[in-house]
Amino acid sequence: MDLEFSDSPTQSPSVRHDWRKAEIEELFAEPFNDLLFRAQTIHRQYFDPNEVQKSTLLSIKTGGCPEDCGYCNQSAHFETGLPASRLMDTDAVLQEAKKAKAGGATRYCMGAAWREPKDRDMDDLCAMVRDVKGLGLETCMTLGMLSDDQVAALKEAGLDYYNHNIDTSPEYYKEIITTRTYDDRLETLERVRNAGINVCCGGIVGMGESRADRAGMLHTLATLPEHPESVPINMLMRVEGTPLRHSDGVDPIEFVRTIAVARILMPGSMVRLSAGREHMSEEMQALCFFAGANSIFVGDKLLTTPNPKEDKDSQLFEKLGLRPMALDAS
Ligand code: SAM
Ligand code: DTB
Ligand code: SF4
Repeated sequence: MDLEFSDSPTQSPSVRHDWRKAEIEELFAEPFNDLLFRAQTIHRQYFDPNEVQKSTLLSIKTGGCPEDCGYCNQSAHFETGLPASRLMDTDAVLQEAKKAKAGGATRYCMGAAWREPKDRDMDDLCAMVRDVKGLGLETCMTLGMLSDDQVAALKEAGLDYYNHNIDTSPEYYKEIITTRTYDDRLETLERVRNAGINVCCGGIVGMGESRADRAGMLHTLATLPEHPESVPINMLMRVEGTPLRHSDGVDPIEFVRTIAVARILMPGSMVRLSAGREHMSEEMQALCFFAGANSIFVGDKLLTTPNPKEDKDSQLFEKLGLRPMALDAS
C-alpha cells in the first residue's frame, strides 16, 4: 500500500467521508480486542506506530471569557478563582516557545480565552505566529470564532494549524454551551479550511454524554469534506467552580474505544491524546497509543491545568519504545 507516501493522507481516495452514524455505533460496540486490532492495523498503514508527535500549549490570554462552555474554568460565567489576564507580550510568548522547543515540542499551540479575537489584536497575534515560526516550530492557534479577514491575516502570517473543537455531538452541544451554536463552530472551521490552514478539531469525552453522543461527535468530524489533519480527544479536566465539576467522567476503556474509533474513521489524521493524561495511568495511555493515538501535549501545563512532567513522559516513551516524531513527518 502506498498511502504512507500520499502528500495528503487525510485526502487519500480510500479515506471515507460517508460514514453512517449506525456504522460508527457498531464500531463502538465491537469486542474490545477486535476494535483495537482493527484500529492498530489501520494505524500501521498510515503511520509509524512507534512515533508520537509532541506539541506544547501556552495560554496567551487567560480567563474572563464571555462564552459559557460548561467545562471551562476560563468562562466569566463561573466562579473558578482563575485570575484573568490580558494578551501576553509577543516577546514573552517567544521566550516560552523557546523553552517548549528545548522540551522537545515540534508544534507550539497558543490559546486565548476569547469568543473571537478583536481586530486590534490581530497585529500582535500575527507577530507571534511569525516569531514562533522563526524558531523552526510549527504554529497553532485557538482563539475562538474568526472572520474571513482574520483567517486571511493569520494565513498570511504563516499559521500552520487552527484548533477549533466541536466538543461533542450536535444534540448534546446545547447542554454544554448556550452562547454559541454548533453551526457557528462549523462556519469558522470552513473558513479556516478554505484559507488553506490545517484544521485541528476534536472534542471532550466525560461530560456526561452518551456513547451515541461520542459516536455523533466522531460522525461530524469523519463526514467533513476533508478530515481535520489533527483530531484532539480530550478527557474532561474537572475544574472546581465549573458546572461540569461533578461530572461522572468516562470509563477508561470507553475512552480508549473513542480513540480507536477516531483512528478507524479518520485513518490519515493525527489523533491527539489531549487533556486528561495527568489522570491516566501509564497502562491507559499505552492502550490509547495502541488504539491509534499518535500525538500528545507535552509540558507541565495544558492551558491552565496540569499535564505530566517531562521526566514522566520520557520514562513512558522509554518503556513503550516510542520515539518523538520529527518535524517534517508530522
Ligand atoms: N476560546 C477558544 C475556544 O474555545 O475555541 C480557545 C481556547 S479553549 C480553552 C480550547 C479547547 O480546550 C476547547 O474547545 C475545549 O475543547 C478544550 N477544553 C477546555 N477546557 C477543558 C477541560 N476542562 N477539559 C478538557 N478540555 C477542555
Ligand atoms: C485541545 O483540544 N485541547 C487543548 C487545546 N486543544 C487547546 C486544551 C485543553 C485545555 C484543558 C484545560 C486547561 O488546561 O485549561
Ligand atoms: Fe471561552 Fe474557549 Fe473556555 Fe469556551 S472553551 S469558555 S470559548 S476559553
